[in-house]
Amino acid sequence: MLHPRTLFSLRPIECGFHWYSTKSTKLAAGTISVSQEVSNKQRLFFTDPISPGSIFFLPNGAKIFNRLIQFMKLQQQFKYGFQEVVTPLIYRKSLWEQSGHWQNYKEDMFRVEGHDNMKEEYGLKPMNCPGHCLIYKKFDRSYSELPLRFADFSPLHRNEASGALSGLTRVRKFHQDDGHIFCTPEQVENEINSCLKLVEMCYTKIFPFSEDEGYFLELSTRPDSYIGNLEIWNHAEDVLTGILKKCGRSWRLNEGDGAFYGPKIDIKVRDHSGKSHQVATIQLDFQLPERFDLRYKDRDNTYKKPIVIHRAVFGSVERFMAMLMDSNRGRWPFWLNPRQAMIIPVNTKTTEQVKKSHALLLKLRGMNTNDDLTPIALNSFHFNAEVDDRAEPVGYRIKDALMKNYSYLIIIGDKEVETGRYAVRTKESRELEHLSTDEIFSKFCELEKNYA
Ligand code: SSA
Ligand code: ZN
Repeated sequence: MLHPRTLFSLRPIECGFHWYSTKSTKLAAGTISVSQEVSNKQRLFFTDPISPGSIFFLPNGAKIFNRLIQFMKLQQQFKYGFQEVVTPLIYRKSLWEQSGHWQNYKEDMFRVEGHDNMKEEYGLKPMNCPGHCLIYKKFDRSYSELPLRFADFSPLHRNEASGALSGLTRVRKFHQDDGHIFCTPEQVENEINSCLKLVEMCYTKIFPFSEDEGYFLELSTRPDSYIGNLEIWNHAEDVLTGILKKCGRSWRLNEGDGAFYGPKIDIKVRDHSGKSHQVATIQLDFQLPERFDLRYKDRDNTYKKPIVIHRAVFGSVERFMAMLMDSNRGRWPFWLNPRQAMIIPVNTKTTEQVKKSHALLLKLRGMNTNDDLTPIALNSFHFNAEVDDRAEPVGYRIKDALMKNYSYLIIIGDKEVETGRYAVRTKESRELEHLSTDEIFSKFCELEKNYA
């Protein structure tokens, strides 16, 4: 059995920045970023010095995290032709030597030690690409299989310097919405354009980054420490420049900031203070195919080398969540909100009102009683609904729910019990709509279907 033990010895003892979702008293004023404030109010996540730079997502934070992944999996799989794979977290040092990470990325990697019979050292993965190259190489590949697109949501670890750790934006354990596309040279432009399309859909349509905070593109070119030869680098940079010139969005040069294996188009957004953060990235790589000796059989029966495109659209779910919170200040759209509906019986002494409230709760949550063997159906709807039947005045409970950012308040009084139509309002408007249980449920389904 393997007992991995990570080695922290390369770095000084941690004194990193940390904070708690329920207590943040030790931090000096002004150092609490927007996402941390949102989390303090909504109990989304925290970190602890016991694992610096690794996030504990609380139930509400995990709901948002999982929703984002669910959204991206659907887009990638059914609109953009990706196939999801599930891959190991630790690999022998020899893999990282082959990929060039051991020589060029060693400082950022956690090493893993096992029993004495694990003769070789292991490394905890900071990237998925070498694992995906192994999957590519496992079978003989033909031109007809290309482009081959693998998606992976594995946790990654990078030994970021303790001073660089920051909230959710720079962490040591994170999850990219990662993908690697193996394709022919002729397919590169199409593939990159389709990555840019997904980026556009995400950053302009689904997620509310305003026009002036909107995303912008940078071409990051060859860094000082790189693998491969100059001619190939220049060619890769030319290819990306050509695509950027045609893409219709403005872009700028970020010289020397490419990955060690290739140049990249980085997609950045600004936070409220104007600081830009790299979220999505699209990277062109001629080096890994060479190092892993990847090939495919072409139409003419000769073997050729594919090209690898690395791409992530959120970048990492952690950093993307930080950017969302910076922009929405915790006012989540319905489909992402861990607090979608609060049901409030007006008079908590009226058992009929309380009973109806709980019946509606079960319906909205899509819950089943757990005293039989019927499973919850696949693809069913489950909303984040709660009941507040505390013995507090109704006005107080409404205010409390509004403050906690519930998208909808559903108020049940005697009249509502009588008619079976409950008073529904949004957090933004006092206007009441009277809807039946089924109508509320359908309304919520529609909202989620439309990413509203
Ligand atoms: N192998 C490629 C993807 O296939 C890769 O890892 N590229 S990358 O290094 O640029 O990382 C991709 C994205 O991950 C970045 O754009 C950024 O959004 C996110 N990311 C990188 N490092 C961190 C970190 N320490 N904390 C949070 N997010 C990170
Ligand atoms: Zn990669």
